Amino acid sequence: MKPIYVLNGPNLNRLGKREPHMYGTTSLAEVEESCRIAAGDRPLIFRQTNSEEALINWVHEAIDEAAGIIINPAAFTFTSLALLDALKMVETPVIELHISNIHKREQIYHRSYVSMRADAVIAGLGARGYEVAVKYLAGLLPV
Ligand code: CA2
Repeated sequence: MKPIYVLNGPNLNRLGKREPHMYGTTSLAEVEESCRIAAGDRPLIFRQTNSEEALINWVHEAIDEAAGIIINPAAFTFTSLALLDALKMVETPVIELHISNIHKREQIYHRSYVSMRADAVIAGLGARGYEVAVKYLAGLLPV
């Protein structure tokens, strides 16, 4: 059974420690744990990086290895054509995920390059968005 990849971009290693009004109090380690519970028997790869290069390399890895990708690209959402190009090579489902509702925020957060490839976008469900995305992919994908 191929794993679901959950990839997280810059600064999300600080989740739960800053700006709780915007991003909640759940840590990334707790998010990972809830994803593993939501995935059930399906294997899950959960990673975070502050590096655009690493994130793109993981998307390349996922092209061959993953059953589907859940990606919170954080600030790279709004800046990285290179990440969009990498995601366009992916043939399995891609879910773009944001903890906050990016559309409720300033205009600089409204234009997502990643949305031009994503099959679905989850934004504003807080950390619970991750488990919703994992459950969806785990149910959707063939065993
Ligand atoms: O809501 C999200 O998940 C975001 O992708 C988070 C990004 C932000 O640039 C996006 O607009 C929306 C990064 C947030 C900065 O990282 C922090 C993590 C923990 C605490 C404070 C900031």
